[in-house]
Amino acid sequence: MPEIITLGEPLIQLNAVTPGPLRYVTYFEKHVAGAEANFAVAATRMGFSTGLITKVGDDEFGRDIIETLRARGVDVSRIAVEKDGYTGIYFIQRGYPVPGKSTSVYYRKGSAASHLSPLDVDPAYLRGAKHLHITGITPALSESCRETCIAAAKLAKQLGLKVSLDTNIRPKLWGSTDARNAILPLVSYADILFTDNDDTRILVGSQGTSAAYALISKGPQIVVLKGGARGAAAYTKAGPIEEPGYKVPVVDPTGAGDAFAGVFVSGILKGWKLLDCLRAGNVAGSLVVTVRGDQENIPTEEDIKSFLEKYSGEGSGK
Ligand code: KDG
Repeated sequence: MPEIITLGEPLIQLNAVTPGPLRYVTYFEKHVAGAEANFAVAATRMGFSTGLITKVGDDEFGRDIIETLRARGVDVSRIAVEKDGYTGIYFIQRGYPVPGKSTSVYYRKGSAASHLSPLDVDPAYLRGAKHLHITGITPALSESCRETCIAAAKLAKQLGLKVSLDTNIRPKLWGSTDARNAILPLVSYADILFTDNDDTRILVGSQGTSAAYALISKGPQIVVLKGGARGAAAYTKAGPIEEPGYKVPVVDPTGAGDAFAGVFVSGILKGWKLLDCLRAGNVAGSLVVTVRGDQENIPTEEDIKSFLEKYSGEGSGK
């Protein structure tokens, strides 16, 4: 059974080859993505065995996801194929209207993964694992997905797993009030919480240090505020630790936060110091943004070391 288990919707990403409004894009590059699948690949690259609990459609995209994740080392035995269901996809518009930023356009309503239910969380699969990772995307997909996240987090705690939650609020999927009402109950199950200032403003009405400690008071031992290229900070009862990011050429920032989280959690499970987890997470995020696709550039531990030895980009965190 895998050491690290994730639960959520894998998606096929159709990434615009050229920047600009989607209506003028002729070519799209296909990638396997989805926040939790990205996290699983990151933890796999860091040397952990991982598994993804989800559903895909009985279609070519579902088959692509299963084959690709299997090839990337993720256990796909808990990816159910839903007969007559379909696999969610999304398009990425790059560099417009804000250079260096991307926009996601989803086609996922009613997808196979939105039919996940608590029955898909098999206690036998979680038993013996070390860690469960979930995100705030899944409860946005449906009521049964919301129940599934709660059931998985509850079961994980009962079985002695550590739980991480990335708040990942996607305003295109739901409103702020619904997001807050669904995500705050999950925060109390999390040992490690990943979030950012946009999400904390929705969840606790503040940002930065005060938001981090408001969230720590709800249960997590570690709250990580991700700041993209600016770097990240980890807050614990002992105080904050900050680590700046690296200046790299940005092709598409999508997926950087998932790689960061997967590498950070892997560092924690390896017993690393918080500063080293932040630094390695920043390296992973920096590498992911330099290409299209969320998973291809997620580094191994060895590649993180090479980056840290050799990268001297202007504004690097060294
Ligand atoms: O974090 C990257 C993800 O946003 C992307 O791969 C798609 O999971 C996704 C989502 O729901 O936005």
